Amino acid sequence: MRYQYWDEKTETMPRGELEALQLDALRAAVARALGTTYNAPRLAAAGIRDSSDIRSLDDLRRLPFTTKHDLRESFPYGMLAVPKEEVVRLHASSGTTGVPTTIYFTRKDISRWSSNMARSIFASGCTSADVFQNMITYGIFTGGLGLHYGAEKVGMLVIPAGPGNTPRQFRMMRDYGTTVVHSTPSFLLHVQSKMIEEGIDRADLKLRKAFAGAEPYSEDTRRRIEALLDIDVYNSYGLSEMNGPGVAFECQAKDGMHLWEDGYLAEIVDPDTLEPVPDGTVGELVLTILCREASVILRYRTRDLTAFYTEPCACGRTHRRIHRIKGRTDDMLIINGVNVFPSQIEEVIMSTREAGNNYLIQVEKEGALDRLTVKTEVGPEIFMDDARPLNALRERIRHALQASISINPKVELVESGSLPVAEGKAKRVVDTRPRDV
Ligand code: DLL
Repeated sequence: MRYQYWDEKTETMPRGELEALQLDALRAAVARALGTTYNAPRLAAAGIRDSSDIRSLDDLRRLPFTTKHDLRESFPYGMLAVPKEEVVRLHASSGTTGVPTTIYFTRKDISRWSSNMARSIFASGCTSADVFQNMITYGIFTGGLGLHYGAEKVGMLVIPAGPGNTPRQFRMMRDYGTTVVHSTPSFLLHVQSKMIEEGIDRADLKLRKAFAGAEPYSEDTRRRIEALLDIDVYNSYGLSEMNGPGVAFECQAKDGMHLWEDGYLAEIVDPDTLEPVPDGTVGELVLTILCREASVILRYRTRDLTAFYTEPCACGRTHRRIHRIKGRTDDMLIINGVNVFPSQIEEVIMSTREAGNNYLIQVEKEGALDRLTVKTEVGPEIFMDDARPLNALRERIRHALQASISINPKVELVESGSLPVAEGKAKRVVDTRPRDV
């Protein structure tokens, strides 16, 4: 395979050079952070009063972590490192507590982010000849504008479709000859179900690639989307605190996501001890954004669980790869004392051929115990007069789940189209257990 690079010099830079570049950028980031009301006292408390206190990349570990809580505490401008008149845009993520975490961008920051996106899109093998239908939410969410700017930089013809309204999506795909789409994996699965329902002939479409991100999904889900839609799916990772998408992206080797290390310093730590884990071990990803002028965020605890690859990539890029996100430290369910990641359940559903494209995990209290129910959509053909195939499938899924998560769940098979579909991130878990306070 011939790999193409957007910025070959940076993407294939020898590690030594890359690290020298990171050290300079880290010093500059610390200098900017020292100019902010929120971070200056925190850095001083850690013994850092000047950027020259950072002598090597190891000194990163002297810096305090930043959490979602810090972003809320410093709201709205406590981490802003430039005068407000230099800020040209903000993005925010709403979260559950009401105070949004808000990130600001200067013109240069937007340009840098777009270049990272262009680099990611190009790594997947797309070119200016592609027609790109961006089926993800625009607005304050970073997914829409992030990919939009990057795709324009590559020179693709961009259709700012946004999510939802599948008949309109199919019309645009046909009318404009869309070759590449971007969406959440759950919406891609929904698009495929709708394609069948609406009698769309795949042969009438020119689709060849899809970018899928913004929520966790398993390799089984990727394989399912690729097989059903006859499309090449690339994993795209990012978070609004670190600009949004464009933090890490798969290249055509499709074996892990390259984390763009000229823009981010990445650590993987044990979420309990906060000590680094050995390469190849799963832990919490911690990110420092190196070159952003406006919002400076050092050592952000993403809550995302992943591991570094230890082997170099076949594509020749030197930027390290991270594994598919396994889940978040805060999405792990504890069911009757057993730890369960929603991703384990997803893997079982998506690798069951007869299971449909949508499912829901419910956890409730039943007396003193927790009760796990997994609702799975199945196609109409199985709801026949004879209940045996349905019962057999239910049992098969239950067994596979039990083997994977060591809990015996209740499995309910429901008709396809009956479970809720989200236009943004899918909400797969409904946990109604009373919370301890
Ligand atoms: O979801 C940014 C984004 C948009 C990424 C479009 C990719 C594509 P937030 O709304 O701040 O930003 O949510 C960030 O989503 O910490 C992960 O938990 C999760 N996430 C994002 N991408 C992936 C992925 C955007 N590829 C949070 N796999 C992150 C697994 C992902 N989880």
